[in-house]
Amino acid sequence: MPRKTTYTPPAVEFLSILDEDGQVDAKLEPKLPQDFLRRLHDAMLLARRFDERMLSLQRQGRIGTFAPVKGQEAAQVGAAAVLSEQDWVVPSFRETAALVWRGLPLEGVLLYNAGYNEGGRVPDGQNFLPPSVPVGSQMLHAAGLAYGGKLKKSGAIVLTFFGDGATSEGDFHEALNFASVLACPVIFLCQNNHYAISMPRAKQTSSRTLAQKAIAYEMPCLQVDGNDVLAVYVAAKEAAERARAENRPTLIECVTYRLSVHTTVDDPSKYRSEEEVKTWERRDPLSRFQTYLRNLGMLAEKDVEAAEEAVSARIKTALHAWEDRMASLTDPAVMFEHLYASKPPALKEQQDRFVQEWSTRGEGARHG
Ligand SMILES: Cc1ncc(C[n+]2csc(CCOP(=O)(O)OP(=O)(O)O)c2C)c(N)n1
Repeated sequence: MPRKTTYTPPAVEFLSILDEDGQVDAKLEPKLPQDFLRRLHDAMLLARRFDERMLSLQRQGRIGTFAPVKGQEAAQVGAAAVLSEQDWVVPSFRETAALVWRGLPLEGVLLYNAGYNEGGRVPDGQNFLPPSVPVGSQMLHAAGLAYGGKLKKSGAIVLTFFGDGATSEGDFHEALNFASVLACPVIFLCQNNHYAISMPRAKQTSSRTLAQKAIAYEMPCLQVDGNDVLAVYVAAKEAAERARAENRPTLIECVTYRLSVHTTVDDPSKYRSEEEVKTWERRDPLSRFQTYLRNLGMLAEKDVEAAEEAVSARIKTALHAWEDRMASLTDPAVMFEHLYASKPPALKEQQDRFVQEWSTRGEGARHG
């Protein structure tokens, strides 16, 4: 027989539990305890309001370039919520919601975005890596971290986040291959927000789904409505259980949308239509989840008001803590520290030049 079928690829599933109007599919509903549902809600609300505040701080010139999370809160919070404390999160540059869920103080996010070296520091005892700006590089770190944990029998699993554009990077394929061949307990969570800066998803890859890229690596995969926090939670939970029990990686594609700008230096009106944005605004993950909670009878208007107030107070406290912290950080030359045990001569030279300029030009030296 000269030609025969040697392999038929498995189908890719799509999971959604809350529809666009916030109505639940009772057969798939995870029946989470009320206090946990409340925590999910409050975390998404905090991420949304903090995002808005970050945007206004950037417009006032008080922080640098910033990548908003608006629209992707469910994908981040739903996935991070399945982890236990010993597990790891390996983020890209857009994971404010996931990191805040994991306990990163808001002032740390502010410090990072204001360009302070200290903002990249992970607080002691918290298991996540600093933000990764080179697109896709963090997936390799995640696979390696999961492999190390497996060798040490730590029992910890790893969750890594990235965008649709990252699946077109070589690092993505290397990480999936490594994780699958070496059976690493890692969850690859793609936030398909439809754009890599101005490049629409359809122009960067011809794969019909992004999830199916895992099939070549014999890795379980699925698509999820990324604006449905319950669906993301259920998918991530299944993946976490598989990782814990079998050391098997999973690729989850969260189909979501970037409701705001790519970063604060981007103008999306140049490459996407208002109708498209409006369509996705109707699928807003936060209001959809609020409808669900209202239908459960656990979110009356006064509860929303109380949650808004608590979030606003927390942001205010963080802003003060951030300002105090900045006032105490007066030596920008720390950016040359903590990378090498013994500094290479070229770096030492750069540091000396910087210190020299700083002493004569002050703050201006920071901006060149
Ligand atoms: C290796 C690398 N190439 C290019 C860039 C410039 N860059 C920054 S963000 C970005 C797009 C990323 O898109 P995606 O992976 O979909 O993530 P999203 O920003 O949508 O969350 C690019 C190309 C970079 N940071 N790193």
